[in-house]
Amino acid sequence: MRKLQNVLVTGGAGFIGANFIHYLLAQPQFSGRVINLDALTYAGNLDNLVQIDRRYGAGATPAPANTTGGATPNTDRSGAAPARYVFERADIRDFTAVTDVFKRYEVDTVVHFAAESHVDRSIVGPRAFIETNVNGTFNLLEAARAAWAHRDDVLFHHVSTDEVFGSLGAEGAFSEETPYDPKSPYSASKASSDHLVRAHGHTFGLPFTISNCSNNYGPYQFPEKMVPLMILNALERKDLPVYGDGRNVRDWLYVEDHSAAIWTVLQRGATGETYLVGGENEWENIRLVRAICEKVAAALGEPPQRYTQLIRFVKDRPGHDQRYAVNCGKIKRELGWHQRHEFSSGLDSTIAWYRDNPEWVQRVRSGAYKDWIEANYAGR
Ligand code: NAD
Ligand code: TDX
Repeated sequence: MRKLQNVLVTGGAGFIGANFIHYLLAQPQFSGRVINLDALTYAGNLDNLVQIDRRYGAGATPAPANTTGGATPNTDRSGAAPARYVFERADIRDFTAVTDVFKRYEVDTVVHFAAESHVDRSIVGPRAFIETNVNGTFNLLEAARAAWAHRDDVLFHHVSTDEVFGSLGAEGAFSEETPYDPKSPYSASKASSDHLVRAHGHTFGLPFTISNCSNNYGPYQFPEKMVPLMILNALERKDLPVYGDGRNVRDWLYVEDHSAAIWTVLQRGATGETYLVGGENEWENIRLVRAICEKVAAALGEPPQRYTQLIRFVKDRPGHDQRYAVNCGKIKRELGWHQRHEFSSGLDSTIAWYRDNPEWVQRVRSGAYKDWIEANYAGR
């Protein structure tokens, strides 16, 4: 079992990164510190971490052992607890800034989420994907290599996607042995970053693990992605834009189950190994959108037709991958991870979260996001 002390989480202000920080700091076995490094792009939002900052940040009152699950931070002479959560605004492409963070916090573990993550944006403007996902990851690897020379009690965990394996037909599922075949600028950039991580492991001996996960859903997801977009549009009685014929298939996993998988790999994953993570929960897009309509209707006590009538089939995404499915037998067998959240209740709680957090929605929709969505989705 690895002992993690100073965990650098990149992209911790984004959807999965923020959920992961909530999850990690709630684990009784984790007594270390989280350093959240994020550039705060349109997708990064510190609102996602307000409670974490209050409870574990520099100004936090030390909590009694029983409310932190036994993980009471050491106190200094003044009696103030050192923060177990710190935020550093920095860009992973900035070598000096990243190196400084490694040194100042004596980082021993990296959990690398920071990325441009939306396939549609990678079609409209692919350059940022190469700059952050490829160059940024390379830069972070170089900073880790410099900071960790001669250390083997460290770990670089790279968070990646099942999209690196391309697109499936009606049958089969991706596994750790599936050859890479990325199809979009997003998936090509993530595939490149996976290769760079392995190359640093192979050539320079950098201790690493990689996880490739399928589609996540849950709280704090930016409402450009399908699930929150459909929930919010339904709640606001706006059109529900389904790409193409709606027959594309995705595998869905509740974000907390993804956090648990990463936590499992951090503790017990074999160095140099890759683990595929998924929900074993495939849905055609149109079926999922109908299910969301039914759930929103039930939550509001209205007939489902009031929402299904908002569905519009719109122009397809160029190069739209047909189907993803993941065989996650390896992480189950070797590390004992399994999904805990059932899809129906996970969707219910996600819908409830978006209903309960209108200020969050209003704030993420302002500024850059609003401009982009208006420029690119006009008429949809
Ligand atoms: P997100 O877009 O919600 O968050 C990305 C975060 O990275 C943001 O906080 C953003 O500010 C930050 N960031 C972007 N560029 C940066 C830079 N140059 N320097 C520092 N920070 C930067 O993404 P997400 O959905 O939370 O995905 C997180 C990771 O998980 C990504 O690597 C993604 O490829 C991977 N992943 C996502 C899914 C999914 O369904 N969302 C599934 C599998 C894997
Ligand atoms: O408005 C929409 N209408 C629609 O039909 C949107 C936004 C999407 N779709 C379709 C496209 C996909 O088939 O729904 C499916 C899901 O789309 P996204 O939410 O954009 O996710 P996807 O493209 O599958 O990629 C996601 O999962 C893998 C994440 O964005 C990636 O970061 C992750 O790697």
